[in-house]
Amino acid sequence: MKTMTSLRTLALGGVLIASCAAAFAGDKPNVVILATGGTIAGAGASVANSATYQAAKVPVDKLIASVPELVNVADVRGEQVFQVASESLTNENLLALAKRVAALSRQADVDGIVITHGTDTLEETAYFLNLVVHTNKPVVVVGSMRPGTAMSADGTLNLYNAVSVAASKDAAGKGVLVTMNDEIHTGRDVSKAVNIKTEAFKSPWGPLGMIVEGKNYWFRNPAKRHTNQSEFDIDKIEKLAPVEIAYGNGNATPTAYRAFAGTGVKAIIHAGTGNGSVSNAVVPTLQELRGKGIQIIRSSRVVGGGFVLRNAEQPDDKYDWVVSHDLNPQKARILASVALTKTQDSKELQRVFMEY
Ligand code: DAS
Repeated sequence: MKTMTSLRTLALGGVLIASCAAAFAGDKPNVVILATGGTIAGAGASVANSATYQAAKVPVDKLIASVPELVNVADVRGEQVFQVASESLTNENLLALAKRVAALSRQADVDGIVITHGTDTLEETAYFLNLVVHTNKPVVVVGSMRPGTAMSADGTLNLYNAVSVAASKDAAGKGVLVTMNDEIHTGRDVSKAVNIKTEAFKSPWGPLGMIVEGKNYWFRNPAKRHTNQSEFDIDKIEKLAPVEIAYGNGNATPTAYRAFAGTGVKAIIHAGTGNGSVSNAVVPTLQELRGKGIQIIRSSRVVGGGFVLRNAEQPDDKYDWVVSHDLNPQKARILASVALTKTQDSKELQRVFMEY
């Protein structure tokens, strides 16, 4: 396995990408690790610091060197795409990352791709890649809840599992995957459900399977369109539509929605109470903003396991609003920001939310 021979930098979309010019050597599947930062690249002051640390410190070559057993599952090389905590990953970062993933997936000498990533917005990145990267090859996003410097750090096994899945033929064609805490999730469903323990990532409809000692155990397949089945293509997207999220509550006022409208958003995701409900004080403003061409998309602040039902407690047909189906507000923002690059029609938008 060759990991790093030399570093050269590429500028892509204004983002500096450091790429190692290593060639793959060996007879195992070739896996590229794209490092973006996060806790998996974090460092704390002592082994007792499992939650107090600095994210985005350890470079990709050191991440790879921290798991020598990778040689047993794949020939690996790394690229440092960003070095940021994922709460700060912008739309521009997402575009640059997806373009890199798409380009690598077209290379005959690349069998699988792993993205190491902060856990805060891992769910958005994984869903975005699932929507816009056209490939059948395994693409696996992975993070960790503890820095590598801590006792019982989870990053090394998570990375080993991610590379193992990315090197697996039976992981092909399943869309973008997320491996965390021995589980394999679809990038579409998974979200960070707990903010401070290793069993943090949950999918409302359950994981696709598990990875144990380098072997994949599958129990279900993705139900929605992804990757090669997607009508959205990163190679045809240069800018995402601006979309914001407003959090619903009983005392809500129109302030946030009007402020978002003033910035030129194309859609507002309403993180509503219960079945995506909207307080009476806010309904007239949403109707007015819809009349000005802004899409209104009802999601729910209620965490996974259900879906927002159209025309149940809000007359969506009458107001020409869209429902996010089972997508949480942050996933709905990603889908809307992609779909609105292709259509401004609310009926088309509703179809997209039912299919992706
Ligand atoms: N700040 C968090 C992030 O980068 C750290 C982590 O959990 O990865 O998403």
